[in-house]
Amino acid sequence: MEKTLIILKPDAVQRGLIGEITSRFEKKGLQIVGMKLMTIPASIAEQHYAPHKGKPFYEGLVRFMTCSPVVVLALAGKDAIVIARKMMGATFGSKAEPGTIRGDYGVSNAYNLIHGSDSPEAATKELGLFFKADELQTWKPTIQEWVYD
Ligand code: DGI
Repeated sequence: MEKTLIILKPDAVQRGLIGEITSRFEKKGLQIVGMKLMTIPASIAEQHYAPHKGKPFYEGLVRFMTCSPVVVLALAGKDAIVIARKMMGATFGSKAEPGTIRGDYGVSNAYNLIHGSDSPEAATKELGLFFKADELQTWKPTIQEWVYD
């Protein structure tokens, strides 16, 4: 099973969308193996978004991500990274397709509700940034055999 790191960004928490967004992943069959509410320290946000350092939106992005609590989720499942990215939709809310999380809940470019790891390498790095090893659970959902053939 692949693991991915999801962040429900400050706008998702402030708008009361934690339950609705998390529920989509649960219903899809991605398993929650880690979950916590936290305010991201600036040093972690900077490491997380290091690939964007130097871009015009970088500093505003770090300020946004650290201004108010987020929910971080570790999700597990077959092809969890690609599936979660598809469910999130395109980066900008104004462009994201209806039916996706960003497409259904927002129109903003900067306040786009959710982050999801975009590769196995990014997932490993990001899970390590946001979760200690003992904060991730290994458990077998009883419905597993009805989710995967
Ligand atoms: O992986 P994504 O979140 O879909 O997108 P990304 O890795 O290209 O960018 C990371 C975040 O940076 C994105 O969720 C929102 C923000 N961002 C990206 N491009 C722009 C931007 N914010 C602003 N204001 N303007 C941009 O052009």
